[in-house]
Amino acid sequence: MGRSETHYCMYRFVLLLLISQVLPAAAVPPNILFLFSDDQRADTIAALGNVHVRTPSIDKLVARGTTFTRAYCMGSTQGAVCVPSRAMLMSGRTLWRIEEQLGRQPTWPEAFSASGYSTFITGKWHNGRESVRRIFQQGRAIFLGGMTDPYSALLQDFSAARALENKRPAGEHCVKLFADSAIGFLKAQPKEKPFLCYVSFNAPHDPKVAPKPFHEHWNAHKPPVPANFLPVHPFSNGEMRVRDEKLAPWPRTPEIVQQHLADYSAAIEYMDQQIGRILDGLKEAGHADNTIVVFTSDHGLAIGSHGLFGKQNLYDHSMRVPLVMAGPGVREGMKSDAMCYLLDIFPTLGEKCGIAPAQGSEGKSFNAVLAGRAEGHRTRVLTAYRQVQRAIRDDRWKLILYPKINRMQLFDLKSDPWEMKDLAADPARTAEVKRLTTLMEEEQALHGDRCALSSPNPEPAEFDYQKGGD
Ligand SMILES: [Ca+2]
Repeated sequence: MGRSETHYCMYRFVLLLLISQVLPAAAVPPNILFLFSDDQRADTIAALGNVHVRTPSIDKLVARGTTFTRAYCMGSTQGAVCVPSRAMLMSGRTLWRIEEQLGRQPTWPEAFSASGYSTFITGKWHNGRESVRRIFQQGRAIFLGGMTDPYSALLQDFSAARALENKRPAGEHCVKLFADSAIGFLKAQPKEKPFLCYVSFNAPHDPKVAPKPFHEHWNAHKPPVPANFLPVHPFSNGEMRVRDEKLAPWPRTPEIVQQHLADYSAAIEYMDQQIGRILDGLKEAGHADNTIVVFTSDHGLAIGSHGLFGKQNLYDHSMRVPLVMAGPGVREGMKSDAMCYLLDIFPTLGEKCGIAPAQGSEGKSFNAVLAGRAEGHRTRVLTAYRQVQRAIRDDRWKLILYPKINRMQLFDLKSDPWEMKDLAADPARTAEVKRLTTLMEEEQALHGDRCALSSPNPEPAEFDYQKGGD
């Protein structure tokens, strides 16, 4: 090697060294760990003030992230509220524009996939047998939904394209299996390629089961009935005999409500423990610093509130959801009362990760709230249940209409968060009713909801629980 060549080599070496020091490797966008529970009320997190549940893992997320206290499911066009709720989450579309089975509808996980993310699902799906394979690259232990035992319904392994052994290890619960699957995925991911890991628990949905010690604890410490407990709903809301309402007899008694709440707390606590395992796994795999963790649920549940048991109503206990986000670019230890929908979550994550939106996605990113650049998000929230209930809320007021029986309820959520004092008949509130009805009509027009808000031939409003029927 001649002298000039040696010089040239040294020059090149020094130059490359300088470049490597000055220009960092292209930053890998953040990973997403999406923890999704099933039928979990927003008021079931210990860190948010519920002393009748223990959620140390979610509490830690609350401490290191931003918690939304006014996040909502938009509602449902059918009794299985899970189905449209999840379709809205996945597609970012509003209730009247989703395809429930997601057969051809573009979704956000596919958008992440197209931007170079590895995508993975474990747990409950509920939006069609075929679509899950299109939407996620990998999956393990997938429960397609319905009320069948997940172990007998379906467990598949995408990569092996075969059904897993249809056998439950003694004493093991699905939530643990889902956590194991998630941990296995997280530990196999390289640092150079971002991932979206979607973990969808089938808890605390009924039958609200957990290992024995959890039930023993809560059976010995039964939660009290909620402040808005009633033995019977005061009128027929159009869906009084749906499956969830049959989980307990009428009139509801404090004893049976307390038993359901004890089982609910046990199921939540066990799921929280599994969430703790997943978060430990994320840390052990070295991904914790570059992962945005989301915890939320598909909708809430009544369990004795207003004399109801299910999610087929528009009270806050049934449509409001817990929502906590933590990780890079998310303010720590913040509680936000910005109003949002579940369908806003993926647009937010998409903005954070630089993902081109799924085609047809209508959700609005609330990234500015997460980053501390804005306080509010939506100014009104429309919720709907089949053609029998419509509700709208703004910062303070909530109006619920029951179009089949021409009945309405008006609540001042500021002074009455439990929705116990109906002000609809108060002449002093006529203007509020009128204003909110107009807001509701505007939102209906915006979202393509053609439900009439009153009926020329109203059905009887009385609910006679002693009378049979479905
Ligand atoms: Ca559900």
